[in-house]
Parts: sequence; C-alpha cells; structure tokens
Amino acid sequence: MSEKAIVRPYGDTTGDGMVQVSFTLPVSHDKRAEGAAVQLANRMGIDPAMVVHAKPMGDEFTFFVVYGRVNHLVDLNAVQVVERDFALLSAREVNTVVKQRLRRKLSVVGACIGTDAHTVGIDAILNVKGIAGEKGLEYYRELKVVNLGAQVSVPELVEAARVEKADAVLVSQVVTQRDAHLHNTREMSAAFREAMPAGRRPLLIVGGPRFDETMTDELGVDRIFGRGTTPGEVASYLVHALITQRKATA
Ligand code: B12
Repeated sequence: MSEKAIVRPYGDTTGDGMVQVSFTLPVSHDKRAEGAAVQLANRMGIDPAMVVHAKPMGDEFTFFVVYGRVNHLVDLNAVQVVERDFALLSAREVNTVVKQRLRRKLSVVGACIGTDAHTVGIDAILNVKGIAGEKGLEYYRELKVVNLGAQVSVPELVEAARVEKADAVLVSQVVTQRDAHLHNTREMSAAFREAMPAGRRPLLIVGGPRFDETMTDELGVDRIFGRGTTPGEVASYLVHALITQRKATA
C-alpha cells in the first residue's frame, strides 16, 4: 500500500482532520441546545467540536453547523465504488451503433413512479434540452423516447413498456423519505419480473440523487445512476448493455 493511500480531512492546514457537519435537533435554541449539539458531535468522533452557526427553526427546532477535528483516517485502497465499465460515446456514435447493429429504433420508456413528482431529473436525461450542455435522449435520432412524467403507477409503467416494446425502462426516484425510493424500485422490478419472462424483459434502470449505486442486485435492476448523471452516459450505457455487450456474450 502506498503512503498516499491514507488521507485525513483538511480544514486550515493539510491533514489537520477538521470537518464541518450540519444537523437539526428538536430543541428550542438556547445555551443548552448548543451544548447538546457539541455532545452529539463528540459522540460522532468530532473532538474538539465548535458550534459555528445555530439558527432557530420555529419554536421547537434548531439548525446547527459544527466545526471540529476527527481522528479518523481514510484508506483510499479500501474505497468501493461502481466505476464506469463502458465506453463514453458521442450522440453520433450511439446513433451509428443502434442503426447498424440493432437495425431499428431503440425504445426507451421513462417515468417518476409512486407519489414522486420530481421530474426535473428524468427530464434532464430524456428531454431534448438535456443538462450540463448535453442534449437529452430525445435528441438521439435512433432512440424512440416516451416520457410518462410524474406519479406513474407500476402497473401503468409495465403496460406502457409492453405497448412501446421498450428495450429499456428508466425510472427516477428523488424522494427518499422512509426509503420510498427503495420500496418503489423493488416493487417495480418485481412487477416486471412477474409480467415478462427473462429475455423479454426490458433493461431496468433507476436514477436519483440518493441512490447507492452498488445496490443493483438488492433492488433487482440492471443499473443505478446517481447525482450528476448526464444523458450521454445513459445513452452510452444503453448501447453497451443492449447491443455491444449482448452481442459479445451471445
Ligand atoms: C425542484 C424541487 C421540487 C419541485 C419539483 C418540480 C419538478 N417538476 O420536478 C416541487 C416544488 C414540486 C417539489 C415538491 C416536493 N419536494 Co422537492 N425538491 C426540489 C429540489 C429543490 C430540486 C430537485 C431537482 O430538481 N434537482 C435537479 C435535478 C436535475 O437533479 P436530480 O433529480 O438529482 O437528477 C439528476 C440525477 O440524480 C440523475 N437522475 C435522476 N433521476 C434519474 C433517472 C434516471 C433513469 C437516470 C439515469 C438518472 C437520473 O440524473 C439527473 C441529472 O443529473 C430538491 C432539493 C435539491 N436542492 O435537490 C427538493 C427535494 C428533492 N424535495 C423534497 C421534498 C421533501 C418535497 C416535498 C415532499 C415537499 C412537501 N412537503 O410538499 C414535495 C413532494 C412532491 C412529490 N409528490 O414528489 C426533499 C426530499 C427529501 C427526501 N430525502 O426525500 C428535497 C431534497 C428538499 C429537502 N432538502 O428537503 N420539490
């Protein structure tokens, strides 16, 4: 293991271990509340801890920002993440591969499921206007995109995927209260497994800012995309999973 693999947080001077955290306690703002915030920070391993900001949130809650030192080290060699394992293609390259090797349009159905009405994320991926200077999947000539929008039920989604002969289903989940995103995703993947035999099922992709990208097997989906995803990454993955990789393993 190289020396550089171990790092500590940096606040004022390199490796001083200083971090800043924020949280809300269900107590009115007074001296005792600030002491409670320091106690919590100490228990989180931040010692010494300093309250640098405290703001009442109504009568019975206080929001805190605490700054202090941790003694923990990070071993970069032990970090586990999902690395991109497919080539990033341009829109032109995606269109060419789909046209030459699939020889029909690649059908994509997208939605926000459950009660989730946060459509900005799925729109950023699907709509022409896209995000971060990249056009969305509707811009790709060889992709046929149906965006069902907000609050779509799982049976509606399965039916739309069947009607559209979807090669891929793209689902967005932004609200994570009481793990709604996990429950909804599991319900969705189970419904597709029940409705369609293996081999005839579309690729199942979920995305949203608070997903753990390593949870694909647990959630029964093929891929999870997190915050900052761009349409180009998704289009490249579709080509990889549905065409390049499939032909290579066939
Ligand atoms: C805009 C917004 C709204 C708008 C939504 C408008 C719309 N048409 O989408 C409105 C005002 C309607 C709204 C309502 C609510 N909201 Co709101 N909202 C936000 C806000 C400010 C921004 C979200 C956003 O647009 N982000 C920008 C997009 C581009 O980012 P993104 O979603 O992460 O998407 C990217 C990636 O995650 C990924 N991605 C996302 N989906 C997918 C899908 C696929 C297939 C792929 C490949 C990739 C992908 O790619 C995208 C592009 O990079 C956030 C706070 C914040 N700053 O994030 C709160 C937030 C999401 N909302 C929140 C809440 C609580 C609510 C309400 C419950 C509030 C209330 N009490 O009524 C309601 C719920 C309504 C409902 N039924 O869903 C909470 C969620 C907390 C939680 N942990 O669950 C947040 C985090 C605010 C907060 N800090 O409390 N909200």
